[in-house]
Amino acid sequence: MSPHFPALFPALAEAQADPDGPGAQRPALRFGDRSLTYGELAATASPLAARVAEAGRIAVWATPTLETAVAVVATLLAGVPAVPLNPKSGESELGHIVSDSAPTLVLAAPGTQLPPALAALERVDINVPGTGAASPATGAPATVGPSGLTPETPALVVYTSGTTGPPKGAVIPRRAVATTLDALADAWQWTGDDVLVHGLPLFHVHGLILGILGPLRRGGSVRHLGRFETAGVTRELSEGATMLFGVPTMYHRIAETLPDDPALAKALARARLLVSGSAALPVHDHERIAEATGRRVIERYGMTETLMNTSVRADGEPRAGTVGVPLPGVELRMTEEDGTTAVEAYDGETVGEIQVRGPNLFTEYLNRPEATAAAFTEDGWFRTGDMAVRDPDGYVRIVGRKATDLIKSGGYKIGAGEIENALLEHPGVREAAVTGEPDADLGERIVAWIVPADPQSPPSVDELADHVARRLAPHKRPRVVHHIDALPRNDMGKIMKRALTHD
Ligand code: MCA
Ligand code: AMP
Repeated sequence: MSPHFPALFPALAEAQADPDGPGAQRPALRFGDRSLTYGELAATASPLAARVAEAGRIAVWATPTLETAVAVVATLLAGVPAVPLNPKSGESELGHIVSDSAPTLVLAAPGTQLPPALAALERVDINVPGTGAASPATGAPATVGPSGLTPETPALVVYTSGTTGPPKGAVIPRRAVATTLDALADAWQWTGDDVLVHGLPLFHVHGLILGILGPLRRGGSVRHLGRFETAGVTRELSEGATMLFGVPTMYHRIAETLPDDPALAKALARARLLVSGSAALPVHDHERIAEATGRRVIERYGMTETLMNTSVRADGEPRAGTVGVPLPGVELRMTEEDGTTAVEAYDGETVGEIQVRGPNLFTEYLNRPEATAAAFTEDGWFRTGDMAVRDPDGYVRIVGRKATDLIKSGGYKIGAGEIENALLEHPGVREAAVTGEPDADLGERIVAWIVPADPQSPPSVDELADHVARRLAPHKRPRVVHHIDALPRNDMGKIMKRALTHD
């Protein structure tokens, strides 16, 4: 472990050291018509970093805004771990995350009304000056790279769903952030000249670490769309953006729009790199985009706990249906059912579970030593739970998941158990089981199987969707509800989800 761990953001350190230099004038962040250069970002984030430097953990109200990007940069400059919160989280989910991560303060944009679950926390406003001239750092000392930081210092705690129970907080150290971003730079030839466009949420690894911290580590810039829309993609790629990040649902919507939108096709054709991740991009969408634009989307594969593991390389063959090869520094193996016997075959057929090792991995699940221990093999490999085959040249194809109780919808990982628990709290629900079923837009959609308390007046799909959205989050709401007389159970009383089918 190097004691001289380099600053996470060299371009920011340079802008701070030389506020009048050319580096400080370079664009860093743009959200709509608001933007910050590196000099402005350093001047804005440094006083905030100084203000929060003594905090324990810092909750960040992670709206898709400039404020969130500034706040997370400030926490990283201060060396205090940030806990990004989904601003659409419901009371139960938010309550869990706040009590589990125990932040000492919350950072939010001025004027934002925070929910009662955050009322007990000290609130600090994220003050970002209006666009335009750089505002001088007000009396704050330089805080880029404070002493006492090590590569293992936690950078972020990101909550991620498991099969049962509430989400777990993955503790992501600075070492993992730096190494994953540098490995992607190698794979994608990603430089400070790149301009990224995306409309991903900022409370997950994809949108926040790859989509905001990635460009900043390279000294390049990001233009965030606020919310994903194909018109925004067209505009930014036509006006100098070079890369697009998205989840498969976004590329699906692009593929659907392309036949009637020649400007979108032209804009995508100009991009240097179109990257999809968080779930599998169906080959049909790959093909439709390639046909309309002449460009191939490349996929990379990661997890909240591991950050990025594999990618199709910019200088490699973009093969639809694969997630490419292990990134530099990442050890990847596949194992048989027992979880330890290695699958050696590179035949495109033999299925094994992907296990990974390397500096890109998280440290632990916060407050969950048993869950952390269970996630690793005895010899230190992280069990991803993803099932895959390998082509003869090492390209990885993900073919499924070990756990059937994990659903990927719109690129969000959602545990069936947490939705079942929320549904059971509804007075109209006696029993509940949740499954995922294929959905062209979302990849998978959440389906609830309900035994109503009163069969004469079962709760409607809207009512149950609202109930789950209010307690957990809107993206966890069931899209389909089936009312049934009883859940199919085996002799042990266990619900047999495979028997849940409808005509
Ligand atoms: C609808 N809405 C509701 C309700 N119904 N709100 C409250 N109660 C209800 N009952 C609202 C939604 O909040 C949303 O609001 C709007 O209606 C539309 O909702 P919906 O149709 O569900 O979603 P969408 O807007 O069409 O979203 C599709 C999406 C989204 C944009 C693709 O799923 C998305 O952003 N996915 C990204 C997920 C992601 O980043 N995953 C990364 C994690 P409003 O319009 O205001 O929003 S994975 C990861 O990080 C790993 C490391 C990796 O590999 O990347
Ligand atoms: P999350 O826990 O939200 O970080 O999601 C991680 C999971 O997303 C992985 O375990 C995979 O199942 C899935 N995933 C991420 N990227 C891809 C991809 N390119 N193709 C298929 N699945 C993916």
